[in-house]
Amino acid sequence: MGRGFDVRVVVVWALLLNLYLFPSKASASLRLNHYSNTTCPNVEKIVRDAVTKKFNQTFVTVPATLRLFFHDCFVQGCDASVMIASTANNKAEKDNPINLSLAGDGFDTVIKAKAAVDATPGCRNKVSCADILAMAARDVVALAGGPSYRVRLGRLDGLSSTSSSVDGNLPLPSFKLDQLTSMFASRGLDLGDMIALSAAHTIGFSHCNQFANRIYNYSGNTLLGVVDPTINTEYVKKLRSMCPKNVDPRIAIDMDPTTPQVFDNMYYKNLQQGKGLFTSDQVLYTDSRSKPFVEFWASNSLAFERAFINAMTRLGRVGVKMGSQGNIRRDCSVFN
Ligand code: HEM
Ligand SMILES: *[C@@H]1O[C@H](CO)[C@@H](O)[C@H](O)[C@H]1NC(C)=O
Ligand SMILES: *[C@@H]1O[C@H](CO)[C@@H](O)[C@H](O)[C@H]1NC(C)=O
Ligand SMILES: *[C@@H]1O[C@H](CO)[C@@H](O)[C@H](O)[C@H]1NC(C)=O
Ligand SMILES: CC(=O)N[C@H]1CO[C@H](CO)[C@@H](O)[C@@H]1O
Repeated sequence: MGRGFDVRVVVVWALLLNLYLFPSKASASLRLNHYSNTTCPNVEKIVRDAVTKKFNQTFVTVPATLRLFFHDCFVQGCDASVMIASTANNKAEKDNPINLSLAGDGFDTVIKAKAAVDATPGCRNKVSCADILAMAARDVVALAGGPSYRVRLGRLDGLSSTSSSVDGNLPLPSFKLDQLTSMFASRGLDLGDMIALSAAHTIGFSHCNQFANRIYNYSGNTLLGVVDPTINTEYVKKLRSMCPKNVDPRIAIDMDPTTPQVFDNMYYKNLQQGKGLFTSDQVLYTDSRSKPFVEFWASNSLAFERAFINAMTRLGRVGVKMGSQGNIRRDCSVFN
């Protein structure tokens, strides 16, 4: 190899290092204790108490809030744009058809936590809805038995929210590995992050239509028949009984058939047995590029928890708004 090659390698490494150390100006400014010194020192406890109160009323608080955070961050960044209600002049993100299944309890969790924050002396209109959602997503995971972690704060609330901005920016349950990795990569999340975050499907519900093709009308290979061959035979029977053809579209079933209300690494153990609910879940085991992650995290829950925390932290940095890019909304569902 000549000297020119070495120089190119050095340049590439310098660029990579730069990207890694300074993912973007905005995200570099998120910090622990952002509200602590002057504004709202107890914000973490206020939010945690409000989320716990809501959790005590219904478990749906957990999956609904976690998924809301994901959908917020993937569309225009973690800026609470998903919280905005549509008006006569603007169809907002939450009214995009893919959001149809976002459970109302996630929105309600953020609204209640915001009300609790605003009722605290000194805190009124000081804490962004985007930060409250990021803290609440952390809190629900812990309440369901998952790991807890510190959340870096300082996100501002976004100034726009349109249904059209959602199109093509959220993964579909029919996605294969390349589609998943490219959508996550464009937000700075790598293969491991994507596989770690997918374990969110260890809790929560799915409507039958999201996977009906896998059990009734698998079209990948006509020779293999109507059932997706990567799915466990007993699990198919169970799914068909819970989701008969022409089932009421409001019916939803547990995504983790084994420990549906515990945030654990059972998601990966299910995949090893062909019990992933969506193509986008099961493909993580059938594709040889992602399979080693599944095997590792199925057998090592501590390693999984560490990877999940890192991935959530990176998810929470996506497209963060700073300075004139946003503000702190008085009402999470309405622009100021
Ligand atoms: C990797 C690609 C992903 C795809 C294709 C996907 C797709 C879906 C679909 C289709 C549902 C069912 C919606 C319904 O019928 O009600 C769902 C539910 C859910 N997803 Fe994902 N998702 C993905 C990643 C994620 C990530 C990264 C998170 C969070 C970190 C997440 C959290 C959830 C949760 C908690 C639920 C349950 C919601 C509830 O019970 O209300 N998902 N997802
Ligand atoms: C809080 O105060 C410490 C010590 O004065 C300072 O280093 C830190 O940057 C401050 N944090 C915020 C969020 O203002
Ligand atoms: C939630 O329920 C637990 C257990 O019943 C209880 O200890 C806790 O005080 C409740 N928390 C709130 C904020 O309601
Ligand atoms: C079955 O799948 C084919 C190909 O994807 C589609 O055209 C057809 O409408 C599906 N039929 C049902 C009943 O869903
Ligand atoms: C929770 C929520 O706001 N869901 C909305 C998603 O979008 C559909 C329309 O496509 C609305 O009907 C839902 O209310």
